[in-house]
Amino acid sequence: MVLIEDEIFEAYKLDRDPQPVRFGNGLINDTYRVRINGREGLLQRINHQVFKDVPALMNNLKKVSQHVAQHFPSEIFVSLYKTREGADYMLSGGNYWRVLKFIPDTHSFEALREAGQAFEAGRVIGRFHFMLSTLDCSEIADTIPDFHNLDSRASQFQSALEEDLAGRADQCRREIEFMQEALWEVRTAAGTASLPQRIVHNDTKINNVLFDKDEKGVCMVDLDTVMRGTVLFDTGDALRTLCNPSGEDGGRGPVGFHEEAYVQFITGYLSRAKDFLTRQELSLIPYSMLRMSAEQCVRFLTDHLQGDLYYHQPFTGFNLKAVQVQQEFIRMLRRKRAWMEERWAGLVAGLVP
Ligand code: GN1
Ligand code: MG
Repeated sequence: MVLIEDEIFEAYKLDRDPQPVRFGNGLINDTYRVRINGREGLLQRINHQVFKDVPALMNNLKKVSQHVAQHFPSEIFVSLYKTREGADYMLSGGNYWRVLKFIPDTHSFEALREAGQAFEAGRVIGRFHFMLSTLDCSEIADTIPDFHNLDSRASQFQSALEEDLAGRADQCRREIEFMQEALWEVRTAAGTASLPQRIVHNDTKINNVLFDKDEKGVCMVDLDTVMRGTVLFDTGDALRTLCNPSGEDGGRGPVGFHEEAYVQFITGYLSRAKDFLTRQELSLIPYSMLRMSAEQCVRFLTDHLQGDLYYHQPFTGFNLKAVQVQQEFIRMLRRKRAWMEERWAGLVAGLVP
């Protein structure tokens, strides 16, 4: 555990008892559950190797939350505790720290338990896009440039392969070949060049959506990647995690394709987003899942080849396991392609005039 310095306890007036405990399964930041005068909060050390411009990131968070508070005042949304000096974050021990307010009576999950959760996730993500559709893109900085740029992900992979820093390439030739082929497949597929740029979440893995005790969707969390992008990044990442019951590391069971989750997510998403999406955005929703699955896969494989430098590894070999899970899922998506297009057409026909 990273040392939480006394100055952090003092700046935020954190309770000493109970001690902060690690919270959640994020792969980037470190999160601890804390108390401030008996109220719950989440203390986070922001990973500044990944988010190189933390002040810009915090400014984005402020802009986004102010926009929502102004236009949707009753919306439950991420917000921050301030330090004694009234700041939104602080530097301590060479790291940036902040404390988020804990949203009471909510939880997240790593893999779908019932199909209704997929509808709710779709509704929450659609509403998120809707709320931010009136925020000017130029106000929001790119917290990670080229985050979902598949060409640059592919070239990072190629360099990692050539350098083979960790000497692992020989042990994963099968995964490497599969990856090269899958990248070629998604990069030559549907034309996405002229898609509108919007403010999107960019990390809609299902554990970044909060649910209440009745499994109704409450809000999105983990807003550090909120920046310009296309809605397909969000539909794709949500679908890839909702439709595969195995979880990112395969630990929740075998890789599969949950048909009802697919239908429910699209229904929930369109219930909020159908009025402002273009025809082109709509038509690419089924493809977005394959696109994001391939992108996540190449990121995990690149990190594996580089010796696990980027993602926290919950266990040894996590990256390779996550690659194998995504590749199995991509095989499944290929088999399901016609079914997905057909179901999608039926859903859209019923909802969009
Ligand atoms: C990371 O931090 P977390 O676990 O919510 C990553 C996402 C990946 C995800 C894969 C900033 O998200 O892009 O999709 O892991 N976040 C960043 O599970 O790289
Ligand atoms: Mg997260």
